[in-house]
Amino acid sequence: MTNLNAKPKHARLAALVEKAVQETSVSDIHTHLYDPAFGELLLWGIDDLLVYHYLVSEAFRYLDLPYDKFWALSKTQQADLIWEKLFLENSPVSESCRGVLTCLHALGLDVKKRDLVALRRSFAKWKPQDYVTRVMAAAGVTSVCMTNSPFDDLERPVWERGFPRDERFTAALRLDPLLLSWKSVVPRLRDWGYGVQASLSAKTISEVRRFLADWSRRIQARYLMVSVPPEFQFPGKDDGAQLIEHAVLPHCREFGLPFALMPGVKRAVNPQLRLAGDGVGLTNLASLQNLCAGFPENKFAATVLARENQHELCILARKFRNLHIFGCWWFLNNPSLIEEMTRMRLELLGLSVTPQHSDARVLDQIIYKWRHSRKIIAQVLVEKYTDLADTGWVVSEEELRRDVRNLFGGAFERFCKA
Ligand code: HDL
Ligand code: ZN
Repeated sequence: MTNLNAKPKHARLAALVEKAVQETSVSDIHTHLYDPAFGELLLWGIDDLLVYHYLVSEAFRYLDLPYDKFWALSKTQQADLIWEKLFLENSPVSESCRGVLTCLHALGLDVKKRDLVALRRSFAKWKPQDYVTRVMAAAGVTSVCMTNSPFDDLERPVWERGFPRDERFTAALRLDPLLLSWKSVVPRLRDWGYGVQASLSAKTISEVRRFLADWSRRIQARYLMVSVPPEFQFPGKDDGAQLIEHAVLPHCREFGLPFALMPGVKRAVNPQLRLAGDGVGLTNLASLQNLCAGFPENKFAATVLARENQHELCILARKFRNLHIFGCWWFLNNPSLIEEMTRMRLELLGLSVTPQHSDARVLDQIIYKWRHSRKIIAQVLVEKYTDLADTGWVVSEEELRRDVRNLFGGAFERFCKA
């Protein structure tokens, strides 16, 4: 659909941009999806879509059911309740509810009838292995980066057994337990054969680096990552800051890998909501600045959770070429904020950013997360190219397709390889 607010003389340009955005495939650089080899860990289908933690927290606003009674229900019963509250008793206007409908519509299912039983029957006919191909095609996504934690007891054994990789699923090494609760992981690392102690001696640091090297190789990590609370500070004397400085950053330099920092999460502000219970806080980005300035040989990727941090994050990226910012993360993944952030980033950073990642936890979600974001990114690009055309600088189709490839994974690919 052509951008209606483009001046008529630029209608052709608008059509070219929208076509390029629709046709350019995406490399999704942060998701919680799993290679099909992980079996049940790869979530997909209508019930997983409905019990996604975003909808759980929204449904509880209409439920006076005690939390533990909800959690005692089966997945189907939880999905029934969420469907009733968020779709039937109230129109599904929230982004996560709209997203479910975008997925179903894109898969050719009839939502008009509002018949959840019929929808379940349709999904029952599909098998995960060919469903992955179908969903990635519908989403225009050719590669998804997983979030891989050696500390996840369901995931680790699969990696230790080894399996033939589906090359569409790349990996990122997630370090939250190591960096945020070091003392609790010491016994686990020792069980796995790493001779670490609670105190961060040189021997312990070198054993942590051996752990990082083993897992970076095992999963062929594209980058290392950690999500930190708003009060995260660097430099610091705490275990986390010390491990980042003396183990993670030297490891990343040795392996040429970016370190992705994801600040701003207040974990478990309402623990009764479980995965849905995390909140957001304003981060002091001086820590990110100190990392970028103090370690110019390291590459840092960052996505920050608070809307109010976004402008300063763009300015930091202007100051430090070893910082690549990405995504409209989690509570920011809504049309109004995606538009605001994408405009701000293009105006301040041009095309040296990755405007979006899906953060998908359910395979089908990449359909809606990318359809909704493509529409907004296209609209912003039309406006920016139209502004250029008004100066006499008309981008060619080849140039604008190059730019879109950059935004959809190319810039990050080059950043990782730099
Ligand atoms: O820490 C993260 O990577 C976040 O994305 C959390 O997983 C969060 O629960 C989420 O799914 N956000 O979209
Ligand atoms: Zn995530």
